Parts: sequence; C-alpha cells; structure tokens
Amino acid sequence: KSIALIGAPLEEGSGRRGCAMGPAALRIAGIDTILAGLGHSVTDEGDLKPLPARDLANHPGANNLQIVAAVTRALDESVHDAARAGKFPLILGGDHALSMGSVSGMARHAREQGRPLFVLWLDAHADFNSPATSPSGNMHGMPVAFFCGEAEFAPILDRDRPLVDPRHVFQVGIRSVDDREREEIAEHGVNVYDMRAIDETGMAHIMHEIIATIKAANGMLHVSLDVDFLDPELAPGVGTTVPGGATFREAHLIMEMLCDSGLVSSLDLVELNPFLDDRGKSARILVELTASLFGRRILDRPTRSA
Ligand code: DIR
Ligand code: MN
Ligand code: MN
Ligand code: MN
Repeated sequence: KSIALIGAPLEEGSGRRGCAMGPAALRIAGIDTILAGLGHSVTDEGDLKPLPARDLANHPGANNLQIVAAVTRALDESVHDAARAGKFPLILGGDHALSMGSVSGMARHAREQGRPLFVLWLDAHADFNSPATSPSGNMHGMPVAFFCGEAEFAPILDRDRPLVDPRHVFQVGIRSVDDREREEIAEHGVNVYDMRAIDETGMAHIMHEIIATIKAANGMLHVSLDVDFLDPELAPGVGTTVPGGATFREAHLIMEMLCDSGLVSSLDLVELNPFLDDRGKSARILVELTASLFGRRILDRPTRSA
C-alpha cells in the first residue's frame, strides 16, 4: 500500500493540553519505519495547516469552535486528496474532534467511487454529543453526531447530510455514554457493541459480523481508534481513561481480522496525550496495532477468515 501520514496536532477539542504532541510521539515511536518494514510505501505529509474559519462565531456549547472547524476543513481536503491519489490516509492525532474532517473527506471519496462508507469507532465513548446536548462543550465528544447528520454542525462544513449513514457506523468498546447520547444513538440506529457485548459474545464474533456486513454492501471502511478504547493499564496516555477497556489481544485481533478483510481505506489514531503517558507506552501500542492492521502477523495462516 501507499500510505500518507497526515499530522493533525489538534488539542482544542479535548478541554486540556497535550494531544498536540500526539503526532510527534507517534513519529518518535517509529510509525513510518514499522510500516515501511512491512513493505509499504510511506510518505509523511507533515502537520496540517488549518484553513480559515473566521466566518464562524463563538458558540457557547462548542468550545474552540473556530480552531476545530479550521482543522476539520483542512483535514477534509487533505484526506480527500490523498484518497483520490490512491493513498491510504493515516491521520496522526490530535484529539477526536479531528475525525469530523477525516470522515468527511473519506465520505466524499467513497461517494465519488460509488461505494458506501462505513465507520468503525473504537472508543470508550459514543462521541454523539452536539453543542445542544454536550455536558462539557468539548468537541471531541461530538464527531459521530457531526457525520451522522446533526444539522447544528452545518456551518462547519457545507455538505449534504448525513455524511455517513448512522446505520453504517459500528461502535465497539463503549462504556461511558451520556444520557442524551443514549437516546441519540438509539434514535439514529448506530450499531453499538458495548463492553458487555464483547464479554458475552467475544471480539472475533463481533468482528466477523461487522466485516460480513461491510463486504455484502461493497463498502469502504474508515477506522477511528481512540486511545481510551484500550484498558487504561495498557494505555494510560489519554485524558479520559475509563476502567474496563479492551485488552491487548482483543485490540490486535481486531486489527488482524481487518487486515485480512482488505476493507480498510483510512485510519485515525486519536486522543494520545504524551504528557500523560508512561514512557511512551501508549504511543508504542498504537504503532504496534497499526502494524497489525498493515500486515504484521504472528504466523501465516493458510486459510484467511472471511
Ligand atoms: C463526554 C466525554 N461524553 C463529553 N467524551 C469523551 O464531554 O462529551 N470522548 N471523552 O472521547
Ligand atoms: Mn480535494
Ligand atoms: Mn473519542
Ligand atoms: Mn473516548
């Protein structure tokens, strides 16, 4: 594969400092060399330059709306451009608000290809708040509502909505949901596999189901990996840890099965806060998981699971 690394050092969506150092930490952890070592061609586009967003007024329910919108507009363009050039956009975050831009860029690309875009959201949180419902005003808790079509977000990016059909969104690892989010995800028909579902049915079963659905629709898949999807013992470098997260093997299994599926077209690595990390541990695990997605395997398997 030809992979484009796009740095998005956004931290203004998260309500605290530190995520702006995420792209640097992922580069220091060696993301380019590990992917090149797997036989891929990697180009690092450097860090994104935000586009103007001075048309937007401050909003009491959406902190730092201007800078989040400026990054969204820039990322929408660069992700779309990379995908159209036949590259795999790999976004080095940055807080989760950046997924407004990456998903909209890929949604545009998928539409031009005549294929539906699916989104796999690996996160402790549903990120389905809006300026009207958010308890915090932090926009990293809003990207799923953004691309699932909440009208309030229209001034950020002028597009046909929804950008992604909410029934094409799969959330896995969820264990912290606000009251209003609970209603919204149910109303929109988002597919949610919470931690209990993982405990009861197992990750392999869940991933088989998701992969089969996307294959049947000839879809493309965007994967968005929030560090807090992982258990905090494994990955402490994030501002919003929630106990009881995914294990090392559950996370790698997802990536290994996705690799075999051949469906993944783009990836976000988000919410890494190196200021809170333990000696680069969380940055390293993100890089290792990315390697599994791009073909690193324990042993070759003669028959690949569908
Ligand atoms: C909470 C926290 N639901 C909010 N969200 C986080 O502020 O909207 N998302 N941490 O990753
Ligand atoms: Mn473009
Ligand atoms: Mn998130
Ligand atoms: Mn989260």
